[in-house]
Amino acid sequence: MTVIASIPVASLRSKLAGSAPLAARTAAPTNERWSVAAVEGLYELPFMDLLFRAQQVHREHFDANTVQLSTLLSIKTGGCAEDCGYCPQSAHHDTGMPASKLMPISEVLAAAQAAKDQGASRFCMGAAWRSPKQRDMDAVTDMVRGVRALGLETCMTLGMLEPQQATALKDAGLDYYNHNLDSDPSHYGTIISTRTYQDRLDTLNNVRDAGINVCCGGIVGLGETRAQRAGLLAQLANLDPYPESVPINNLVAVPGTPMEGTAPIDPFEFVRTIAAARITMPTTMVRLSAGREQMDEALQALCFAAGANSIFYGDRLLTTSNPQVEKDRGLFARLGLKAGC
Ligand code: SAM
Ligand code: DTB
Ligand code: SF4
Repeated sequence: MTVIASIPVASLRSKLAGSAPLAARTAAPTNERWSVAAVEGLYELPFMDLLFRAQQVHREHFDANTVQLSTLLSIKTGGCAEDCGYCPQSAHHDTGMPASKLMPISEVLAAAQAAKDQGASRFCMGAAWRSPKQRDMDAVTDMVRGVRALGLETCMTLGMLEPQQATALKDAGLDYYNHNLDSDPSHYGTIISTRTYQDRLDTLNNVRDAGINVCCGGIVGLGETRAQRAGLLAQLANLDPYPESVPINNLVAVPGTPMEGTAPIDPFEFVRTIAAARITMPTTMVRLSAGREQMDEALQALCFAAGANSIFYGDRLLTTSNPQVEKDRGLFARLGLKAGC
């Protein structure tokens, strides 16, 4: 009980009184400052109490039976100059992944149309770049325009962005930019050495200043402690405003990366992370992201019960596999979930 009392969340009653209607939930979320200790306090709650609280917050802002579907496409694969320890696309690791050139726009639009036909509402294009080169900007902005013209929301993740690159993407109509903090600042340096935490925060500021919705989350299972998981969530929740979309990735330990053989985290700890993300960022879309292929359906259902309301949908993530579309359809039917925004 003392743990619950220490959590700096306004009472649910007062939150309900001031909560925005569902239709207004894309407005920039307002912030409540979260200490790492307070987020750790959430993790330490009895599992059922934590899930109950997460569900209350979730239902206050969303239809708890609706899950948003985003489909990923790797538009430029492999050969990346960065050394992110988890990533199969880094040129620093020997994963046997060949580097490819930027995909032609015709192939991107065909994949986007297929994603739409399967029921996705957002199409996310990822490139294995440290940052886009100026010469690539025309091609990627054309992709944004083309995908939008198909009636899909657009998201890109291209690495670090300068202010003028963010503005060019905004002018092309980009809805979301994904750029993750990945881990707690104290753990980050053990995973990535080629760009700093501050570099990531600078890109997030540039995206925010350009008026693009921010998609920013991280990975669990990188050998971090619970306090560091709480630290990552506190970093995200204290962004002002916090991201509109928060992907929570469970490490896919790819052979050939330094993370190969890393023991998976306790599945309930993963669910706790989803619940703590939901409570600390009530109006964000919490995306159950990488690692779903390695989870059974009961665990995924627990993640939805803990407040996850978005998934990557389609047989592939960027380079690794994701549950088959038919399998996800079956899961949604069994759980009475519907696809929506
Ligand atoms: N190159 C861009 C960048 O890093 O900003 C965009 C693509 S990168 C693959 C996007 C995110 O995918 C990473 O920040 C990381 O959170 C996640 N990711 C990459 N490899 C992963 C893995 N093996 N397991 C889980 N998440 C992973
Ligand atoms: C995010 O946070 N997860 C997605 C998306 N943003 C770009 C990527 C997951 C990649 C998993 C490893 C792979 O498939 O290469
Ligand atoms: Fe490159 Fe992104 Fe992979 Fe890091 S996560 S190695 S920046 S593709």
